Amino acid sequence: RADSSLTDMLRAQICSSSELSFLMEAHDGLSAAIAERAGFKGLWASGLSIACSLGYRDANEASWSQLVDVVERIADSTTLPVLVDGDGGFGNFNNARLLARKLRQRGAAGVALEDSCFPKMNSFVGDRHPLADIEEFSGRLRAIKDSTADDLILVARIEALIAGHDMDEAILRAHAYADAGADAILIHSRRTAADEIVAFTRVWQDRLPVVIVPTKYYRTPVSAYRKSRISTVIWANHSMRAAMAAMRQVCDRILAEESTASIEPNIATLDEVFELLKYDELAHAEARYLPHP
Ligand code: SPV
Ligand code: MG
Repeated sequence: RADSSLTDMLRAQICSSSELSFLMEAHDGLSAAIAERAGFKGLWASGLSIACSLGYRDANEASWSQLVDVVERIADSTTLPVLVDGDGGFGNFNNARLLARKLRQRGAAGVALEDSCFPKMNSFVGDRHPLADIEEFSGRLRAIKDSTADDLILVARIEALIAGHDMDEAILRAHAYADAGADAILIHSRRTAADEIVAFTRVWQDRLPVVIVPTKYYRTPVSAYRKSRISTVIWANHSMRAAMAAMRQVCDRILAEESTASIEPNIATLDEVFELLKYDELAHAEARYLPHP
């Protein structure tokens, strides 16, 4: 299954291209297919969105094997490269390298590993975000690189600003993670403006490509990211949140009206469902492989 051309595609988007790249969140086969159909060139398998779609909290409640299973469905449903949110790697260096190998086997093109401690908590929840020791986390990164080499893009994610540390700490960590073999740095911020991100890029000076997740600072125009020579923007959870809002509306309406008539114009038609999932391919295959009566 492992397809090195997908890894090359993701490497081109994150590491080689001078153009700003965009990764769209997917949390299952359907959201992956929809993102590809819309025209995105790469996917982010979001931990938050996958947890949410499974009914879990983004606190390592889903196991690594559940994550790997979902990633397989995502990878099978798209021709796009998938960067997987690997959280902290589900433990120490050994768990992290096992996760990375399994993700690779199931079709991932890259993994993002964050310097949090197990069990992690979503970056936007509460203010307890203990950071991993720099050397220990660097060992997780090196172990992943040693066991997956160039077959998997490794993005090292820094949670220092989320955890309330200063820019010096973030930069110190970025250099350590670059030394450990990361292919790119993801710098995360929970501020509603991009000031921290821009300040980081000024000091960082493009030693490695920079990936960002503008969930909270969504008002910043992407021109600011181009100006700061940011490599990749991740739209991290928006299909999941769109689905949540749409499902809530539909449930409320059907419950209240005891009818589906008024919501029909607002939901996907069955023909759209069959078209997206290529039911016609199955009909052709049946004609070819089933015995003719
Ligand atoms: C995710 O999508 O799971 C992320 C991004 O890690 S965030 O929720 O912003 O931490
Ligand atoms: Mg996450």
